[in-house]
Amino acid sequence: MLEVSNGGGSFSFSTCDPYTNYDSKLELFDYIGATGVYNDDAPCASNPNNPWTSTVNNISLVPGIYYLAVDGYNGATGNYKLSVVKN
Ligand SMILES: [Ca+2]
Repeated sequence: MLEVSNGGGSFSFSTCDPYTNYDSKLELFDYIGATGVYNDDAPCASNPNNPWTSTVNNISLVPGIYYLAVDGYNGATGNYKLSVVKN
């Protein structure tokens, strides 16, 4: 769960860390349901051995409660490290 307060802001989410060892996907939900913020694969420099990690950058969010799902493509599972950054 992610609570956005203080007027909202711009956020970035990523599983691009060398600890992430599977085909992750990211999806953001709010109290209504899917927000349309979604990423499956976003290859990144810090984890060159896994081009299937997930990143969404600079998502503007109004204050509220969100749910960030770290899932796996086609049911894939594994270890992940998630970063949440307020830009
Ligand atoms: Ca993926």
